Amino acid sequence: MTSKVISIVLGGGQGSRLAPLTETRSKPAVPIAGKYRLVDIPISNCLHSGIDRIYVLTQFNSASLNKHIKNTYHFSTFSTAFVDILAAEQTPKSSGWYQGTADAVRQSLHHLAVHEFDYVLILSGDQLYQMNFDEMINQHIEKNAEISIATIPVDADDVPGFGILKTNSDNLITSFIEKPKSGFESWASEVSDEMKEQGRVYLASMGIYLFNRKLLYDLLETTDVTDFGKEIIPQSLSGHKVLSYQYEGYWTDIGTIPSFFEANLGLTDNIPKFNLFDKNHIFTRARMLPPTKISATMVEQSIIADGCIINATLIKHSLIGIRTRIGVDTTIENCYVMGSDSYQTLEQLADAKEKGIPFMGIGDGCKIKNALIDKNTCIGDNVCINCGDKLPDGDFPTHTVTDGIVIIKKRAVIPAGTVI
Ligand code: ADQ
Ligand code: ADP
Repeated sequence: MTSKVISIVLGGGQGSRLAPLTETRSKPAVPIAGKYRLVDIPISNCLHSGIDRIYVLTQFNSASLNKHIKNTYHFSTFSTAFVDILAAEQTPKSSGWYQGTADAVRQSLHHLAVHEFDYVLILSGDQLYQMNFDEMINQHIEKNAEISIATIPVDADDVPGFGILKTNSDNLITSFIEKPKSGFESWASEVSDEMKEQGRVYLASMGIYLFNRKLLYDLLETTDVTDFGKEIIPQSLSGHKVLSYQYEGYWTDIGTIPSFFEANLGLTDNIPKFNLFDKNHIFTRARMLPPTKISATMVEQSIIADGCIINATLIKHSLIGIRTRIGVDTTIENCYVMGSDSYQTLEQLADAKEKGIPFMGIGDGCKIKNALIDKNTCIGDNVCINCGDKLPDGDFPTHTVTDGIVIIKKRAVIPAGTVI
């Protein structure tokens, strides 16, 4: 059945909640888990489910997002498979930016029209999960649904962040409210005992929608609504068969800095909730990187990606991304270091040393805690980051502090001896 499905990945609006990671790149290009990019997650879930016609919608395009998609997702010339990026574009009918999720899909409908398909699977680009969409699609078809929404039980604290719904015993969604702030106690649903024990009794939309082709075109072409959660979904309940497909596996929103940071560091758990080692692994660009070289470093509960050169004293509860260099006598705790896009040559290193410019990577004698270090940063010797009391939130030229997490901006140069 998946051969009748085309998937649309909502790659991101402005991405302001992930700033400063999205200051110079589009959200789908944000690096995760040391070697992948955000967009690899929904694409991998689709490909493992047999859905191989995928559009990624993004507010803006970037050279390396294009390069990443082009170099990663290769298909046989004889197949109809593709992964294409659609960036917001000016057309005679629209002036530019996508006005919201539904508007983004509306503006891409003319690209879809040339394909044969019966269903459109709409996915968010900022969620960490491994889900086979086969079951959801089968339920949709067997029960003659017009729209299916993947749902997950959440607890009361999480309710204000999601679309919350109620169903009848046939999984038909009878009511839906987008991000209720209060008064939602009567919205509790029947869930499994395991979910009840965790207090997860409210059914939340996962922002994963399966639409019948004709209905999607009708809804988008005959209205000018701009959002799925606020408008399309609640307005479709009367008059259309909208079903819930309940999921109870691991799924988390990684659209904010704290959730993004926590989900990345969660990968270092003994048995992580998101399993990078699963047979349904994440696809990404195959880079021909050398194996990582480590010297005299105590490594505890950490993940170290390919191509690193590490001489640190301690790396604890951290995720170290591709091509990271770390000097001697340095300790790194609770950090996600994204790595670098290239290596400096021996000549460049000698030149930087002579001029007193820090090398790309992390220097000697540094102490770094609770930090997210973006790509291509140059952190000098004896730099201390977040080693004292919890820092107040703020935005500075080289870094931002969000919820006590220090984010060193892409390509920032932090001079030797700096204390943040
Ligand atoms: P949110 O995630 O808050 O809630 P939204 O901000 O609309 O909804 O984003 C949905 C997805 O679309 C995200 O991946 C986002 O990056 C992307 N997106 C947003 N604007 C976009 C645009 N203009 N162009 C392209 N992509 C864009 C939604 C639902 C809730 C549900 C949660 C689950 O509205 O009902 O509970 O998802 O996370
Ligand atoms: P990364 O290298 O982490 O993958 P991107 O692919 O998003 O980052 O960006 C690569 C380069 O393209 C960056 O140097 C950035 O300055 C530039 N860039 C990204 N998005 C835009 C944009 N919307 N407009 C202009 N330049 C951009």
